[in-house]
Amino acid sequence: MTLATPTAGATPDSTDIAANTRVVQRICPLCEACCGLSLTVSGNGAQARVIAIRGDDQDVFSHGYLCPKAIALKDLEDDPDRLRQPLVKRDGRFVEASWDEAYAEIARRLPPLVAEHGRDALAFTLGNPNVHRLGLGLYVQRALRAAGSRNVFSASTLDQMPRQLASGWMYGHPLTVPVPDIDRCDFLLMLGANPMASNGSMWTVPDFRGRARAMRARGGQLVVIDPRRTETAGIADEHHFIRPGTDVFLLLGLLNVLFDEGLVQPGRLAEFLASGDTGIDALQAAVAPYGPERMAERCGVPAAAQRALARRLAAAPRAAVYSRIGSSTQRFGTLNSVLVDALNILTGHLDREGGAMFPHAAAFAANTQGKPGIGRGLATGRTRSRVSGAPEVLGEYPTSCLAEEIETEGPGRIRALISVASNPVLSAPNGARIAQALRGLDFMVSVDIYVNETTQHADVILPGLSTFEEPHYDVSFPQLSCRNHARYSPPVFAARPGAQSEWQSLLRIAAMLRGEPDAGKPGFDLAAFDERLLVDDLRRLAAGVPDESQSAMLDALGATPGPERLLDLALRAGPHGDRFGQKPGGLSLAALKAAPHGVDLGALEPRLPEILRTPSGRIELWPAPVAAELAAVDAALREPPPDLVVVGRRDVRSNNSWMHNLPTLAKGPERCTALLHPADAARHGVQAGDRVRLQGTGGRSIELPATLSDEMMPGVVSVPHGWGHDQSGTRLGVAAQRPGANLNDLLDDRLRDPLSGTSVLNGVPVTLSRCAQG
Ligand SMILES: Nc1nc2c(c(=O)[nH]1)N[C@H]1C(S)=C(S)[C@@H](COP(=O)(O)OP(=O)(O)OC[C@H]3O[C@@H](n4cnc5c(=O)[nH]c(N)nc54)[C@H](O)[C@@H]3O)O[C@H]1N2
Ligand SMILES: Nc1nc2c(c(=O)[nH]1)N[C@H]1C(S)=C(S)[C@@H](COP(=O)(O)OP(=O)(O)OC[C@H]3O[C@@H](n4cnc5c(=O)[nH]c(N)nc54)[C@H](O)[C@@H]3O)O[C@H]1N2
Ligand code: SF4
Ligand SMILES: [Mo]
Repeated sequence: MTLATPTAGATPDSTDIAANTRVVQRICPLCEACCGLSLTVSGNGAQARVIAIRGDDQDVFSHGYLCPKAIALKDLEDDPDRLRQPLVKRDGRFVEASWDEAYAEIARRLPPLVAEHGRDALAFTLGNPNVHRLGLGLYVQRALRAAGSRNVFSASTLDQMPRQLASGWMYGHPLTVPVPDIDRCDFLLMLGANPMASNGSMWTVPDFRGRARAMRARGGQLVVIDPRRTETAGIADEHHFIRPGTDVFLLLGLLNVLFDEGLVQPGRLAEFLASGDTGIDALQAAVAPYGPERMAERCGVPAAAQRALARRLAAAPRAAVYSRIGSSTQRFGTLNSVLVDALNILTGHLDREGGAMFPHAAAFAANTQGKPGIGRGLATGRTRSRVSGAPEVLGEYPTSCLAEEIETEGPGRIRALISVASNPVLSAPNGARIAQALRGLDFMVSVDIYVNETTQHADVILPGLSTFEEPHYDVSFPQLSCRNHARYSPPVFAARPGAQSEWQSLLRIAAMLRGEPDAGKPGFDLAAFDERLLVDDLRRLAAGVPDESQSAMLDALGATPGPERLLDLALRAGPHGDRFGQKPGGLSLAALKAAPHGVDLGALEPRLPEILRTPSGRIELWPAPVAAELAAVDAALREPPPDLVVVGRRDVRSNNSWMHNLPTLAKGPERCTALLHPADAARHGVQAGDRVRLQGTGGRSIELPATLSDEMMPGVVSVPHGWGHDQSGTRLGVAAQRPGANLNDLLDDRLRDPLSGTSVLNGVPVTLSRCAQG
């Protein structure tokens, strides 16, 4: 698909434009599909503007695909509410400040707080754009290391932490995540994902629709398991409703059938599997009690359908099971992720062409570093959160613990916060409580581009450059891509004079937290500090390499500070890299700059056992903490299903909480609605368009219009998250016109998957009533 955007008010004369335009390539930073775009830019210097955005037909990976959000990049560039200058709060009001003033304010207030109350008194919240911006993602790590706080919270515990934990336990690294090799697959079973709206997640698959169509044209089949007959179900061969929160029962049922009917055929995988308590026999014993007939009653997928699915999965030459956020943000999220992989393993589809395969990224992938085939594995719970005792997972505590850690007095209480591209007031359960907690902080900094529901509580807001002013390379998504590739985008425009990148702000904060002399003052030598940290990185990466060679490598990386140098290092030292000249023709930043449409690194290839980093050097099919979950599964089986539960929903023209201020996307039908089955509506006396009140078990409620469709499973209401832009104190002019309601005000912050700390965002009981009219 190729969409062109008409020029917004800037087409005085087409010949003028033609004479003065150029086309540049750019990877879209908005979602995990990472589409290659072609931008038409007119004018030069400060007058330069993007006048058209299309898919880049020559992109080696996305081949011209793009979605409507890409067009809104222009709106984002022009959005008058997007911050260009730091804000500092004076007497309760934000005033524009110079960068020097903003840094001075942080230097004045933050280090003394940490000195007095300890490192854990400073917390971080990290949001989704950290994985979409090169400088943010790399340099936030520098700030975190400098801070040394245990109180790190991120969107991961509202999202994919269960998947990462499962991977860490099974394969040894949390980013060793198998993805469907859709281009060669014949049978794809999908749970809790709607890539037609989301464009894919933990699976970088631009043009999912085109690839799914091609699969079906080859005779392949797509089966979707979802409590809503989604857009993805709409293009599938088969869809089954599932009662929200019960994927665990279905997955246990499917595994049970595999053993029961003698369908277990791991093939070559058998030699890589651990034995004993974490092996196949242990799994077989574990799933024996969960026959599909018994599971059907609770999950809603008939036993015959379960048996048929298991048989098709086993019989398909090339097949994959894939699950995403619907199955992740549940009480048994981690267990679900393990069971999904177990299905792929027992049917021999893991690490095999057309199955669930491991990408081989050119840079930053831990599973391409260190000794192949064996490693330290993943430990959790090295520390516990102060109030609830939640275990640390990947160096984080559950985001649903943030408020209590601010509210609860005592040593180690959070008194200061740095929010980096995160909006937990809308993204996390019980957002109102988080907002209240933020008001109680002594000091808060936001590295963010809007004054929104969260950042309005900050004392200082540091905005970054616009996305077009920065280089781009996806650190994470080539590690999750359906085909191997490496693509880099240079800045489209030069940065405005005096503006600071996010990497500069984060590095400045890191310097302050490390007590670097004069780190808060105008003359601070940030470049020298950057260089020192780079040298440390290089020493770690090139341990054992002689000093002269390390110096030569450093010289080769050049003297320009910032993320591009780190990228160059990662590419050159990576598995496809030029090894600083040892592998001529290998990748480097220069090589990527010479390939504006990207470098194709081929179809996914089998990576076992080289990819493993578990202490045993084997796949831990049935990790002990997961096996221990079955007692809780049995208890859940005995509980009666709730009358009505809420699930989430994504729309292709929206993105979490932060793209509602862009006019191109904001127009059209109201998106924040409660989508109900007509029978549920009738039961509650609700008609289409009525305003309804949804109330959570905590007593909090939201009001929003109802839309009715039999695409919903009866007993389930679907509400998108990220809305509720009616709070005073924000600067989101467009979003405020149609604010919607905050689903997360309803949800219960005490509900989570105890293994990963991930919030339960789906299948939460609610009551429905019709609001009084008028
Ligand atoms: N009920 C429910 N809740 C959910 C979900 C759900 O499905 N249901 N989904 C969850 C998921 S998957 C996620 S990932 C989280 C997301 O949670 P968050 O990451 O907290 O939410 P976002 O809306 O992505 O907010 C991004 C923030 O980054 C800022 N921002 C945008 N671009 C930039 C930039 O270039 N630089 C900087 N510095 N800041 C920028 C925005 O202004 C905003 O403050 O929400 C979760 N919450
Ligand atoms: N347009 C758009 N794209 C996005 C985003 C966005 O907000 N808008 N957000 C981005 C982010 S941060 C992420 S993490 C990804 C998420 O990408 P996806 O995981 O594809 O997310 P959703 O589109 O929310 O699809 C989740 C599906 O799970 C279903 N579901 C709910 N509960 C259950 C359940 O208990 N069991 C099962 N089997 N299904 C259930 C829901 O009905 C929904 O259809 O999308 C990314 N892309
Ligand atoms: S699918 Fe995602 S990456 Fe592709 S154009 Fe749309 S928002 Fe950008
Ligand atoms: Mo997410």
